[in-house]
Amino acid sequence: MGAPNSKAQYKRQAKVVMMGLDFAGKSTLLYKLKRNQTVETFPTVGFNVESLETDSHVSLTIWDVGGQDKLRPNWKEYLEDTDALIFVIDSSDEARLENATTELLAVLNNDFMAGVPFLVLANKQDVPSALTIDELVAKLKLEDYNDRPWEIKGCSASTGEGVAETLNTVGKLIKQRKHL
Ligand code: G3D
Repeated sequence: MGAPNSKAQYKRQAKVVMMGLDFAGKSTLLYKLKRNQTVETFPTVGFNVESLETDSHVSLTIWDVGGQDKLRPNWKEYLEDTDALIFVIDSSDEARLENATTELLAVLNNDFMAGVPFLVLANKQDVPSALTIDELVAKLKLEDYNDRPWEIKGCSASTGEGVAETLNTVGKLIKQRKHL
């Protein structure tokens, strides 16, 4: 009873949505984030809700909504109250990058996503043919998104490189938005 302590007051649950084309590595990332170890993956059906903690007083709930072709018809309703989007890219899949670019634009143009910051996770950077971050910035037309904070980070869900930093980057993006 009594007044909540200040730490508890500041602690709020941020809603983060993780999206990306099939095979981008979302399930692997999610498990890596949660357990810091690689586990066998399985096709995502619908979505999972996972809660993860960051060290910046932001709790992140990750909604792995899988490939959009597999989603329920009303998936857009789940975007309401989103604080940040993590968009996962298979950096080695140049053939589907245009498709990914279109999907990213469609998600960010949703009314619920106005001004919502996003992090592009350029996954599979361990693959020798992976596109570089600079190439991905150009192909995904990220410079066009000047209406919200955004970041792009390379990572490998397989080796774990760059994965641990992900949640803090998202936490920083959410804070940047508040100061706009
Ligand atoms: P999804 O949940 O986005 O559909 P998954 O994607 O997590 O199921 O991953 C799709 C495939 O890519 C899996 O291969 C997975 O092991 C692999 N993968 C995920 N991340 C990386 C990465 O960083 N580097 C490499 N080289 N492969 C990755 P399998 O063969 O297990 O289906």
